[in-house]
Amino acid sequence: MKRFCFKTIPVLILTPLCLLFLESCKPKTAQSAAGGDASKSYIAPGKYDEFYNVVSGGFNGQVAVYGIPSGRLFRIIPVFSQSPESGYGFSEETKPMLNTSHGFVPWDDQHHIALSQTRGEHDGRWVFANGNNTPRIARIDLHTFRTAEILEIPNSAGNHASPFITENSEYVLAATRFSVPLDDQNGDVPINTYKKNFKGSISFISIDAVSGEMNIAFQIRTPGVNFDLSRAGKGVSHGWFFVSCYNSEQANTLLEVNASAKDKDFIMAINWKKAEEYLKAGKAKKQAVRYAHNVYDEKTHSATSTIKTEVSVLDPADCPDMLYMIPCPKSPHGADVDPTGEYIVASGKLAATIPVFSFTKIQKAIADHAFDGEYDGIPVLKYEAALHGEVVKPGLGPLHTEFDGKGNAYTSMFVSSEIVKWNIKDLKVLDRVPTYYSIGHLSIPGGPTAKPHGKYVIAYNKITKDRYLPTGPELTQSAQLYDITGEKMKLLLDFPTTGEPHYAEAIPASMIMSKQKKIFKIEENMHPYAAKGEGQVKVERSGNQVHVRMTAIRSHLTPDNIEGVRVGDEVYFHVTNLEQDWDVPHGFAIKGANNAEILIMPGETQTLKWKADRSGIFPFYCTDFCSALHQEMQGYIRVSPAGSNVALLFSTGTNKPAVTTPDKTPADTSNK
Ligand code: RUQ
Ligand code: CUA
Repeated sequence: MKRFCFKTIPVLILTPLCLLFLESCKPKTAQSAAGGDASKSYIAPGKYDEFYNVVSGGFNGQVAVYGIPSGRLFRIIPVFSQSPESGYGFSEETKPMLNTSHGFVPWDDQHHIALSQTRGEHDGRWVFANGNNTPRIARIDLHTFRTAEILEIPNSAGNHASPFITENSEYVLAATRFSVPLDDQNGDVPINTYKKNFKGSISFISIDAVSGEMNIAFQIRTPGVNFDLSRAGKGVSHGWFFVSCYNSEQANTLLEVNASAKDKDFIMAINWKKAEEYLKAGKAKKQAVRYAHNVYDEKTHSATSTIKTEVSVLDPADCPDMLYMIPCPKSPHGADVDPTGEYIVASGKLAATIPVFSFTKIQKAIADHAFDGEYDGIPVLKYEAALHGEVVKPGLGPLHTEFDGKGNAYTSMFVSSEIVKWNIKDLKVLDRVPTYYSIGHLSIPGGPTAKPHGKYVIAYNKITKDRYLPTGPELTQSAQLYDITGEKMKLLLDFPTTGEPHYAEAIPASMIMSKQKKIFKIEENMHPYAAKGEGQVKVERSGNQVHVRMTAIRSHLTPDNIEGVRVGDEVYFHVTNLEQDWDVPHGFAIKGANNAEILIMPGETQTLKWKADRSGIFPFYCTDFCSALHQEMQGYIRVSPAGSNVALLFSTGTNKPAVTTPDKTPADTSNK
């Protein structure tokens, strides 16, 4: 059940329904989609793509970057998962990135990403990404395409409704999927006391406008429900968030049936400007929690992990006019806000229509007290009072909606496997195209911003049967690119993806291409074990730890002969890449290493820890084909038995053996 998102359950529930309304859930045949217009997605050799496409990796815990329209894969950015390719999460410097209050957690389930915005438009600075399983939010720096920060979210379980960003990147919102007893309560309660003991939590993570650093500004305690997805208001609705919730039934078992009992669940509307006022007025209570905050420093080339112990919590009971519930048909999934900020599109996974709410009407309903009672103390707006209208018979299993900035909305239909284009104002369906098959998310470049770049819509599909050469029981995941410049959508390209993509966002290449970090300046390297030149190379012993400060430059490692290491020693290879040229990484690997290699960028220092587990000679070498004499870029380490007194010696280019000093404890020696 690794692809738990929507692959199976709704299919089981909806298949009979689906047969009722449509001839078939599956678009006719694969052949009917074979006519992609290759010229429109073709990027000639040596030419650049128009967009960077930042795509979530789902269960691989990573984020991938593709070019659009070509679909070419450029980079996999390790975020919540260790990467044997770069050594992320294996090197001593990056291990703290994966620290949590549960200890070292080198995996997560990465669903949604959010690109930073200024005035509602992409600004090309950061990507935020969620870890669902052990609740975390990461920040990726688009200068380096590397994970710069990871913040754990306390009081949360299943960080699905995140990350969603406000129009000036003031906050990233993270809402819990599972309600649970709060972290400072005794959670050892019977599961069937859900209604009494389980609570939801929504975190507002502030983003430092200059450094991008994240902090939990405050949390809002909510009734126990499941939160699913969200979007920030923008333009007219700036200052608000809209979060979809299901399981308003508060069921604790067999949710498949029990969380679909009611006709309507809710979209929760949060007035976060109001929440800020309450926070200022001292309405928040401090709660004792534990969560990790991990930051990577580009000067020391190292991450630090700090455990934080407090969070400020607002209780809606003390904060009137902060939360409202908008009834929404049947287990809503996406809650998407159009470019003007006026319309909020809610996609009920089991609903036969798509309700579109109007921000102006929501405000009027609040002012007029057009309420339909309360849900756990939170006013419920009258459905009709908040509603702009419904898209009638759009298709089956609506999940997510994106916008082209020309007044049209595009909704993904999981069950009927299609993208449906409709007009936001008059709610008329304008076009539909099949997807192959069972589309989850979809994305239009700039689709969630105030100024979509338009041009394409990309479908992220859950099932790819018969689209690609099969590869055993597991088939590749797949995205599909459609042209949306005309009235009718046109399929251009299928391209395979890594992991299982959920949300993705594409940004014009021109916004980030020229900002790329090419090297790290060697003179700015503050790593405590950096060797900024071959003259600073050193091997030192302290107890059973041996620290090797090594340098790498085409085409040798310094030192390349090390003797005097003993069985049981922990050897730390701190390798500094002395190159100051773009695209000249060096790698480092040693026989028997039970972690990975490390890949060191120009000017950077990274550390591989290696345990000497037997005596003998162990070769090490550069793993990145860096030069004509890359294969010559190698060395040896001699390991002697525990208790041996072979002196510690290291060299490059000097051919001398370490001496055995029978009467003395081995002293550090060097050929320098
Ligand atoms: S959710 S489709 Cu995280 Cu829609 Cu996957
Ligand atoms: Cu350095 Cu290969």
